[in-house]
Amino acid sequence: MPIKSDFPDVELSVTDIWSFLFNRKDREFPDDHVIFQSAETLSRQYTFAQLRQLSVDFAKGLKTVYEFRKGDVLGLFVPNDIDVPPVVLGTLWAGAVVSPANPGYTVPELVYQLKDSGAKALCTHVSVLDTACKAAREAGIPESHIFLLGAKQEDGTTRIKHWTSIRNQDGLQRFRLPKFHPKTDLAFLVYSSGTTGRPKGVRLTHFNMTSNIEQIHSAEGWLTWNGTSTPPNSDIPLPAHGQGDKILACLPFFHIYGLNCLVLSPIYSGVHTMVMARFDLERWCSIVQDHKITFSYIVPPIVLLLCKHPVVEKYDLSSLRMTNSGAAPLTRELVEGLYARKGVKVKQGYGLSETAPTIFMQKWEEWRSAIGTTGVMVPNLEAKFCAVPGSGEESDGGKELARGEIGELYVRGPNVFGGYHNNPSATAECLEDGWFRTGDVGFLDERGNLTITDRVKELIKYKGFQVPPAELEGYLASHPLIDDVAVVGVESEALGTEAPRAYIVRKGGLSAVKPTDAAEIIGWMNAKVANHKKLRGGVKFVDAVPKSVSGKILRRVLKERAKTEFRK
Ligand code: 4UU
Repeated sequence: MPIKSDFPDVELSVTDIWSFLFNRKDREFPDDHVIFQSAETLSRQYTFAQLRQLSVDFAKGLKTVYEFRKGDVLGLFVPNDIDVPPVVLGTLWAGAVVSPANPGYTVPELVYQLKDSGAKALCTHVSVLDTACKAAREAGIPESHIFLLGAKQEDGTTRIKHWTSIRNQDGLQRFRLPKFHPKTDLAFLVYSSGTTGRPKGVRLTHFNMTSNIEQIHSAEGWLTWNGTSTPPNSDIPLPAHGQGDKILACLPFFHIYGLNCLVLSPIYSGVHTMVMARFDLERWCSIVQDHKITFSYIVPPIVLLLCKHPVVEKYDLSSLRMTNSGAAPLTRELVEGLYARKGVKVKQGYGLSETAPTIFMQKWEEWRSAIGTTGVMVPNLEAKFCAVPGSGEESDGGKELARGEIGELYVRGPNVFGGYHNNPSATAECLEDGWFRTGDVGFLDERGNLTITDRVKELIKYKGFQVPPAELEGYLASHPLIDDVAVVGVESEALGTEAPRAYIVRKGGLSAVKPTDAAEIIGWMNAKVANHKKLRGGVKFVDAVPKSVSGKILRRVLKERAKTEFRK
């Protein structure tokens, strides 16, 4: 029997994201309330009314200048910036789809996403303009269809347009918000490798995203724009009356965690959000202290730094009411360690790109009593746990288990994506009758809190970023010294994260391995990929890659082997 969330079902809105955020009848905060502020240049900020106006003007520009039609795709290749929300919301107003990419991508990585998503135009930033232009050219996007966001360059060194000039065109009045079918119209194409293979476009509809915002907010109801909400019965105080919460946004907006929690949700809740271009530990601490930040979404390696790094000692972090960690496993030792050192509380959230994203979250008041778990199911969600194929009797694979038993988690609900873009076979592998196979293994305790014990999919997570092994294997297989290769994630305690390691069969066999080979291969590989995909787990030479009779790499065997090897 599928397990239902303990929260009562929420009545979900069926509307497009723009209307959901900007035409809300029950909105409490005023038009002139500041939502986004740059943590670098404090004078750069947007109120709710500015966001609404800028997004509509930009949408009309997209339609006139680039002839954007319903379903067209805009590639977004930028570091975090307060201009991201109006550009994203404007694209949605135009009926178009946003496909955000990691600004650390190399040219081939970006080309792949631009081509696969079918992006018609590319929004980028001066700091990554060179990569953006090269990739756009290869993907067939003309230079006229590249534009910039971010603080304007006064020296005019680039001939590429700024997004604000796109909204200032003539003849922009004749457009209206298109008619949406929220359950089928796409809003985002984010890239995820899913359970196997290379990154794929995750088709997220308007309804997927608005549902997840409502699922989270109805269950959580804790962040407040002005300090007046009623708190649940607990020891976590509200901010002072009249002073709302302040979020420090340090996670990337291109990833589903940031996209939902830091770009869309603040517009929904009205919570003042300070935006960092990228995470930097000391800057993060000083901004928390100086601006009395009350909440931040973080990832386990940040918790590790906050626990261990000497620089943290210098700062007062006591304004933080709570933090939320997700995207990778977090140990209870780190949660206790951070509380003991700085009095900072951490709760967990758990989700996936394919679920828009949050499916489990720890209740604020249970940050300690449910420590080490990822919390309870969000409303309107069903879950089931199934036997992991190969873990017991062969025939047991996929069999539904009793509540409390350890198995692979499947979920069904309004936030579950519609499938991978142009990839029906990958979709069929993980979606059936609305049930989505997460590739994560765990169990529920009596209170409904989920403990994740393992990951059965290929995916490696370096500091919460996805590293698809198949992509690295694809490159490595083309190296002249390599006959066969498998890449798996190995735990690095020092880094507080998994990192990719390659097991390599060298041409000529083990006896042909030269002392310089490993460094040669690592250097060659690392030059081709974004920073988070580098072979930080090192390489090992083997006489054969373990494979099943059907030729599938036995990653389990290599992961077990890695545990006994020297840790890098
Ligand atoms: C153990 O990482 C994400 C989404 C993260 C997120 C974090 C906090 C969402 C809501 C929130 O509140 O998405 P992807 O697609 O990049 O990666 C998904 C995978 C999962 O399948 C799981 O293996 O990332 C891993 N993961 C976690 N693992 C995500 N959150 C957790 C977690 N503990 N808390």
